[in-house]
Amino acid sequence: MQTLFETPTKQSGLFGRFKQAVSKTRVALTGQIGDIFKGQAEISPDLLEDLEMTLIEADLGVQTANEIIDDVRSGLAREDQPDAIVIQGLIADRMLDILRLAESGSPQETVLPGPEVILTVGVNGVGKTTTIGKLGQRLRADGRSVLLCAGDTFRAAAAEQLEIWGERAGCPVIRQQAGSDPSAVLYDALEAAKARNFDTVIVDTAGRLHNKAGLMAELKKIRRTAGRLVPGAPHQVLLVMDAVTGQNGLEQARQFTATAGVTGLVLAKLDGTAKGGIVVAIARELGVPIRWVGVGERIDDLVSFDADSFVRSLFETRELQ
Ligand SMILES: Nc1nc2c(ncn2[C@@H]2O[C@H](COP(=O)(O)OP(=O)(O)O)[C@@H](O)[C@H]2O)c(=O)[nH]1
Ligand SMILES: [Mg+2]
Repeated sequence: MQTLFETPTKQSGLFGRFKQAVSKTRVALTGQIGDIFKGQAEISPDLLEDLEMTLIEADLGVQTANEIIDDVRSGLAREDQPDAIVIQGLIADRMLDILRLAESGSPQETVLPGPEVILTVGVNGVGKTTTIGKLGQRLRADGRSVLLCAGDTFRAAAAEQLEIWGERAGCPVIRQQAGSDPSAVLYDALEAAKARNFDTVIVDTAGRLHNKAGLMAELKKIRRTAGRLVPGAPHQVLLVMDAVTGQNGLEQARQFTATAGVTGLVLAKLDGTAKGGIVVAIARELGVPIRWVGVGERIDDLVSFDADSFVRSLFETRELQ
């Protein structure tokens, strides 16, 4: 088991990326579970309460933690010699059941005619623009041509930031000057994508709070514009969430999924939190598939979500069913 002082080593592969991204959560969670069991001869109700607290502190959410502990309690009744490892196994099994519901399933098919339109939405600073750069590169590596649309016209620097990512990812960017109507930029981008036969257009948008009616109306207009120019667009609406904001972000996300037609989630900055249990709370409470996870600031720091890898990364010694 990894200790607090171990330097994370660079690892390749999906599992390695997850493992590195959740290392803070793993240390916090398995460390505390180990501490709870230190010197305890039997599993007392107090001990289970401490365990529930540990899960809540890892941002799994009160209700989810409660359910998991109920499961652990009945699981323990079947064990002769329960210890920390057995308990971790019971927790892992339950997490996996919840997370499998949120797996993204098979990738989307290209929709004809016209480009696939992917709209990104979310609160300011969560990682939308960074995610677009990563996703652009990822889709290009899969052989798709990708055009980026600078729909965040709110800040002067936003289009420049997207252009930097576009250059890194090898994706052209359509932009206008700051202050212009995002729907007008989208119009330009979709016309360009159709004329030049791009497979995918990824649209950046200004960060917005779910309770700002004007900005949410603007999002509706963006969606309508997309649908008028490309049948069925936007084909995906990705809500980008910041893993570091934990339970607070969850409430925002709930509002967004209710009003913005969100089809999938991107959980950015999973590498930056010791409260990675938020993934489980999201899966349980939002009912929207988690498609991508951001695991760092570099262009290849995006992994597609996979429940098995996530749980195995949290409890690395454990064999899953
Ligand atoms: N550690 C880490 N930082 C990230 C990740 N994604 C984005 N960021 C950082 O979060 C900050 C805000 O990102 P940005 O894409 O500008 O957010 P936006 O306002 O939603 O477009 C930047 O400093 C990014 O480098 C991630 O997966 N991990
Ligand atoms: Mg941005």
